[in-house]
Amino acid sequence: MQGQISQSALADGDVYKLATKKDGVYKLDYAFLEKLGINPTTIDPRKIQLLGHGGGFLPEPNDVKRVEDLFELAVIVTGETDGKFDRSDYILFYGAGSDQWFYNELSKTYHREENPYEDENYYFLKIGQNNGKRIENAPSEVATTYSTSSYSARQHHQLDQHNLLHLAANANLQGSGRLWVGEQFKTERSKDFSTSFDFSQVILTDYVYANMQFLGRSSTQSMVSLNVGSSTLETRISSTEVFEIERDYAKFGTIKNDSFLLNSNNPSVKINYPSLGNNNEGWLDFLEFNFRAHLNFSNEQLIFFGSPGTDWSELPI
Ligand SMILES: [Ca+2]
Ligand SMILES: [Ca+2]
Repeated sequence: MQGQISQSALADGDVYKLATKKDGVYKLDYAFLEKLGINPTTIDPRKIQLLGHGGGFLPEPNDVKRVEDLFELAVIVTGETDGKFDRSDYILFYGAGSDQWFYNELSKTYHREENPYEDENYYFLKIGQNNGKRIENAPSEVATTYSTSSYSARQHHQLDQHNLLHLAANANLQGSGRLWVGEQFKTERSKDFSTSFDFSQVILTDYVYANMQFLGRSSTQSMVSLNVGSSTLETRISSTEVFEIERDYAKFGTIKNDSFLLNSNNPSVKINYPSLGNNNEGWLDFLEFNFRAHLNFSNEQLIFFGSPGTDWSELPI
């Protein structure tokens, strides 16, 4: 039911807005609170609350249940029991980015949907009247039936640089539409994306799945290829009538969960869109990989996933 909330969670207390760009654990320390304009010595850390709505974007269909108000998320506040926010005390919370990963039951792979409206997701730090929600220890599972040393890795590359409606207008007009594309393939027909992906922990005996969306503008049928290591995946792109303003400006070329094996954990990743001598040009929308990876922790944060339905009761890390 909509309309059940009579007073917003933001109605009282001192509230500070925080932005998160990607999924991960965030640490807010004494210096950060000062930067927000809070004098940490004057607050009771037990009253710290974090409000948000998870991550991703709001649903587009108007009959889907939507978030009506922000809700409180459980966080960790170290050193709060003495009621003083000391210099060594800090807040930890899990923050999500503005984009969202979806699991496809059929292909058993993940796909990231880009939030077309925002690059950041927002949380609200509130110094409230009541004690805030805290993350509690969960009891260990007694019996474990599943054990693994690998996980489902997913990586995505996408830049929002060009708007094709803007290019189609052929003038310095503001672009429109929700489709933004990245790298242009015109003077440079082959581009290297090796540094955009990390295959260092890939399990070489398991298939890698590629997802790519590319746009080509060509008066004859064209072809785009993706080279990863020694594998080549190709897809055809239909022609478009480039002199007709009412025809599609460019056509999609998609690779959807095409699988291949790698023979190295440091493969080169390249996209080629050859010239056909008719001024054909192309743009990458996104490139994405799903693969199994060794569950090895390195210096950075490691976010790992199983496939839904899998029993994740024990993870020997
Ligand atoms: Ca303290
Ligand atoms: Ca895009």
